[in-house]
Order: sequence, then structure tokens, then C-alpha cells
Amino acid sequence: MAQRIKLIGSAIGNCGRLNGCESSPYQISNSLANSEGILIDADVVAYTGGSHDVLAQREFFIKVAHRAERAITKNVFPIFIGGDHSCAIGSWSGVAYNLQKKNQELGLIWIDAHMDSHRPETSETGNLHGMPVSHLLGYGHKELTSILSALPKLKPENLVFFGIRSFEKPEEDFLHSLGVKIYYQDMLSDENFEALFLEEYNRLALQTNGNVGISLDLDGLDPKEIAAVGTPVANGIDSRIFLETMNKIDTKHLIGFEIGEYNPSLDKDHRSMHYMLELLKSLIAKVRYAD
Ligand SMILES: [Mn+2]
Repeated sequence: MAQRIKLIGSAIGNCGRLNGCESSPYQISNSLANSEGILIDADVVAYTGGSHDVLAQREFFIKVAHRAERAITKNVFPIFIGGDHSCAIGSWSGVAYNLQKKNQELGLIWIDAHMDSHRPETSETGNLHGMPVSHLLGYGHKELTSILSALPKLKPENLVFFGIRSFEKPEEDFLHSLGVKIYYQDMLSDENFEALFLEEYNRLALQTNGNVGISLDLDGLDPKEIAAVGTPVANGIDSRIFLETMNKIDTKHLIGFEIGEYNPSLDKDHRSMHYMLELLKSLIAKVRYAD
């Protein structure tokens, strides 16, 4: 029987540098249906609170996390679409909560130009899209580290970064102190990306018994190809190589996939949208008919 898949959208955009990401889940689910003919069940939650309103954020992430939790419980594969990357707090808290109830752990590959590992006391802007990782690790606003459960959602040894090339020292110090594995972009090349990515994916799959999530911040990819992001940083991961690598992972161990930070208002030539559709189309086909 084909694997059921659900798109869970986080229409949140004011926790980033620029507004605009909040319309991304609507645009992506519409484009999947209209230009690709791919109809998947979609459920988008809209954030209506302020950019620094922690209680409104908490309510929003709880709603998204419930949907994520429900999907995993029903053996439905979730595709999470942000939103600015703060969306990851809701998505992965929900997945992790489901696993915690079964005494299992979440593995997470975080693809990004940035570390997203500020804590409220180290962030100059206070923008939550720079802090989702620390919150998933259990550090930051108590309201946001306790979505669905009081336990941290992610253990440092189950987290790996790829593509990092823009960060502040307090973030790096924080991640180093926890022993988190980081592949900075200058350690990566067109030649070694695939092998390293698959090696880490398979290691996390073993470590977590096949519960690996992937969170793709679109700005982890090279902005020469993928430009529709609010905080572009030059020299990212080659988008073709990333797509080819994704086609090689064993999706039996993939528990969910996320795209964050797509900003439709910056996608003048629609190249970023076309790329995401291609990526999602092949992922959906692979997940749906995996044996
Ligand atoms: Mn990010």
C-alpha cells in the first residue's frame, strides 16, 4: 500500500528578517497540485501574533506540533513547509514528542547557511528564526522548549549541520560545548558532499533506529541557483548535488522532511519554486512507493 503523505504548513514569517515566508506553504501546496498534479493532503496553520510574542508563538507551535504528532502516530509521512525557520520548533517538537512516548529519539540533519543556535540572551535581533535549534535542544524561552512535553526534543549527539558559513561566536561556542557535529561549508565540496551526507544520514539512522528528520533552510543551498531567501550567503551547497543526494537516501529511515525560509516575493524568476517542486516531487514519489 502506498505510504500516506501530508503537507503540514507553518504560515509564519515575522520571526525572520523579512516578511513574506508566511505565504510559502500556500504557494507550494497550490503549485504542487496545479503545475505538478500532485494532490496531497495539506493543512496550513497561520500565525497571527507579534514577532516577539512568546505566548502567541507557543500557542502556534503547539498547534503545528499536534498535527506533526498525529501524522507520525497514524504512520503518515509529514512534509513540513515554513515559514521562516522558527517553524522547526513546532514541526520537530511534535515528531520528537511522539518518539519520546515510545522511548525513541529523533535524529536531525539541519541544512543551513546559519547555525540558528542563538539563545534569547545572545541574539541581537531577538528574531526567533535564529534560535530554533537551541530551543529544540532545550535552551531558551521555557514557553518554547516545552511544546507538548517538558523534555528537550533533540539530543546534541543526534544533530548534524551541513552548509554552515555565517554565524556568531556565541552560537558556535554553544554548539561546540554540546559536542554537536558541524560540516562547515568550507569542509564541503561538489566531490565529497554526497558521501558525507549519506554517511551522516546512515549513522543517525542507526543511532535513532530509523528516525531521521531533515530540515532544509533554503539558504543552505547556493544563492546563485536558489535566490528566494531573506538572508542569502554566497557559496552554498550545490542545489543539483543536494537533489541527487536526496534521491539516494533510504527513505525507510526518514521520519519527515522540512523546507524553511522560502520567500515567494523574492522569487522573481520562479527558479527557487521550480527547484522545490522538483525536490518535493521526487521525494514524494520515493516515500510513497518505498518498499
Ligand atoms: Mn535556518
